[in-house]
Amino acid sequence: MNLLDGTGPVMNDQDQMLKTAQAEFAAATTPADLENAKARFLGKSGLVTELLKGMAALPVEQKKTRGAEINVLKAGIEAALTARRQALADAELALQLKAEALDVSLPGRQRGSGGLHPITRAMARIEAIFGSMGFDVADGPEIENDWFNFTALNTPADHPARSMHDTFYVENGHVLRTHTSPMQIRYAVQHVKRHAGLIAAGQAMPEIRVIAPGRTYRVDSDATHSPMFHQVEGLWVGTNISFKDLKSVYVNFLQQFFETTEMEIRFRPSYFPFTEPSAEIDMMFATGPLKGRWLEVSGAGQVHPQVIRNMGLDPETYIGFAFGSGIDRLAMLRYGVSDLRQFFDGDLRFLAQFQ
Ligand code: 2NM
Repeated sequence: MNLLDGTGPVMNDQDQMLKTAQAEFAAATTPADLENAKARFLGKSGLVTELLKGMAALPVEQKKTRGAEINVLKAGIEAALTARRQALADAELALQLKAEALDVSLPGRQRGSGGLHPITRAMARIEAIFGSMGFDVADGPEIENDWFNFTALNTPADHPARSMHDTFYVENGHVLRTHTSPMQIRYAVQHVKRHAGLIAAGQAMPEIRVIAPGRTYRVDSDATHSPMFHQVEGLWVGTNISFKDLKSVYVNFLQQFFETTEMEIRFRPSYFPFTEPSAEIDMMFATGPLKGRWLEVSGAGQVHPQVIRNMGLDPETYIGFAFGSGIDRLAMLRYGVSDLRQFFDGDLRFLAQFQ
């Protein structure tokens, strides 16, 4: 087909110009190219504008048809421009979507499930076991004064535990508690106050039966000692509490804590300022990896009469026992941990094993 030799359908100037515009718009691959192409046709000195200007020279009777032709052309070019603009915008959006594509089928980042520290778990077991034997759980200050940490517990003024080599002193003679026994005194004093009426009337108060678990502090640091460690102290005071109660309570505790009765337990004479007589409690497993070795698990004893007095009670009427055990060591034995420091390193590879 030839547009010029008359063999094909005749293409007028407007059709030709529309084709050219469509081709130029199609060739534009960026919005800037497209706007330049638009200017060549529709701009101030663009081809369509020139056609419109050319109308001025036409006789009046031709102006109407010519104007209509040019308007058709102009509408065609504008339609082509709009279509191309949309096509470029669509392509641009498609590219952007591709670049920013998210694979929603990828697994998310795992948060991990967290869990209780083995010491916390051991403490919870201890509280549950003593709770089952009627013991209350008491919690109190880790910064103590001299009275509650030492004097009320019958610790003499020259006792080595009071030295700065063994105890962390803070301001005004306060210390980081070296055991949780000060909490026993606080608890006993409150208990006695609450039942002051009964006691004044010469009647027996309800028994004191409490454990005090928590953080304690001593100047000591090696594979088996941490400057911060955990203790649980127990106290049972009444009018007729004896060593055999201590023995039954503690034996029951060990059997429940280690979930076995396959063990021997012995009480060895010892000394503490706050108990008289005093004992060390040792245990030996009859089975398992620790079988056959005596393990020290607690100190204990009959509460010293002076300590009973410091609780606000008459030692001629009230008597009881107390014990103090290291929770970290109990947890090490229970969970098979060989180095105490692993509890406090914060290494998740270690901690995650307890979940
Ligand atoms: C121990 C050993 C023996 C003990 C004494 C008291 C209190 F408050 F009654 F005096 N609480 N804990 C005690 C007794 C602690 O730890 C090795």
